[in-house]
Amino acid sequence: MEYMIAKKNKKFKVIPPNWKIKAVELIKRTTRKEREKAIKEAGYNTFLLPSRLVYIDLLTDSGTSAMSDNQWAGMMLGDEAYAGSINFDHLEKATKEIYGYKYIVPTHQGRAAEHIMAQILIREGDYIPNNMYFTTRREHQERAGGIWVDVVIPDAHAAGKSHSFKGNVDLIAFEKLIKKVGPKKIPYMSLEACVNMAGGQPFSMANLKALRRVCDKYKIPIMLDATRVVENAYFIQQREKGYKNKLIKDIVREICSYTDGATVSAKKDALVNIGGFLICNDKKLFIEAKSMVVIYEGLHTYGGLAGRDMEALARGIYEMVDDDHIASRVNQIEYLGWRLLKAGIPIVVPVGGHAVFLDAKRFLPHIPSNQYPAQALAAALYVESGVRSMERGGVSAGRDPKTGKEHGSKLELVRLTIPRRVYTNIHMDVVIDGVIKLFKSRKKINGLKMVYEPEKLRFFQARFEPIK
Ligand code: P70
Repeated sequence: MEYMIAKKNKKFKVIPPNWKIKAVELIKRTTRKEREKAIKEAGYNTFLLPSRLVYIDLLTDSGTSAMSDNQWAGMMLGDEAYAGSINFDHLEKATKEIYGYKYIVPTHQGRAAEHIMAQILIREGDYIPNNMYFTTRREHQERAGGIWVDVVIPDAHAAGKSHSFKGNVDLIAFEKLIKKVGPKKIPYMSLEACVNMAGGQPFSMANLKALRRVCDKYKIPIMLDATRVVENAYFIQQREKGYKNKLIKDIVREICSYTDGATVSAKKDALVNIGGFLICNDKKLFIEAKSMVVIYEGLHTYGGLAGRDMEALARGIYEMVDDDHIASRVNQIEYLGWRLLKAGIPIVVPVGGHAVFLDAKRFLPHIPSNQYPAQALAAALYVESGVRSMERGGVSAGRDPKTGKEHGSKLELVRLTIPRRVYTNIHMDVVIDGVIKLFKSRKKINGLKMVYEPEKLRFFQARFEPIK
């Protein structure tokens, strides 16, 4: 089931999809003039573009996947009772079977679960070690009074440096922190699977096992961000000794077994347009989360979701661990990355599980970091090709809540994020052509200044103007 594309004497192994198309959504190309007007009106922020003016939408893989006919059929079986919906039972069964934790509290999406977990576990002045950060997870840790500490390995911050497991925890840095502040000041180790901000980079099972040993020594729980745990499991299967012949389903289970609980945005791996949950083994955390979810989300058997959403999610959880699905999904991203690399485009290597990240620092060396090179590149790519991407750099990093200073970011990246089961490799070819064309005229791209800055998660709504 694999065929080869030959290019410049190097071969790439394409793994074809495990789906065919039953319904299509029509999309329109726009003219360059229309796009120039649109990006100006959007304040050079791709989050503020109307989607009807986007030809290929690689803003995010979040909630943008195509559901299967099986999931759509499940939508008709929504039990919309306020309490005790059968679809909740199906969701509970699916999470227990696939992730393996004892308890589940559904939420409308991932950040709601992050909010609940942070509020319950973090006390003012606690330290929360993380393998890099994710914007919403960090925000909730800080809002709860926690101090975010980065303990990812240094290579995660080096875009051009290849490493099979850039999401690994720097165990020496982690233990140093424990010794410095004391284990009582660390309510949990916050571990993200396939680290989004590093470029969709996995941790290895060996690193996780070693982390578990350190955490056992100091009695620190590990709380996983399992949003992209399936993609992480795929990289373990492909790259780590001893996992080649294991099923994705079993690798996911093994990862979860070394952790104490997780928050999940089901809008990614789990193939739904909306949904999330908190899952854990600790009964006390479960009971507290259940009482918080009724304040912020809804009853503990729906947590802000309709019955039909829970049914689609329960079915998506089984589909996401299909080995053919995940192999072809990640392979499409590898195809995009492989062709860009061949054309000499600077990207984060190795290519991640959900996206290819353009390295704006090397793409636009003439733009200094205080002029937001990644933001400028995302805006220029839209104008060039109608492809929408997302800034992941200094704008996303935001400011220190105490000093008000910009955090700054070693990485200035533009994320080309691939929705699951939505685009074909011909769409990828259009993206590749657009990026290559832009690379040739990159000297014409100007830096940006920020003219409107929201206080929190500023990247969503900030507005910019080009520096002439
Ligand atoms: C993205 C989305 C969401 C996300 C995630 C990880 C590893 C939690 C969440 C939150 C959407 C997004 C969110 C903030 C900034 C930009 C984009 N990631 N953990 O596109 O889940 O969105 O369901 O609340 O990636 O990467 P949710």
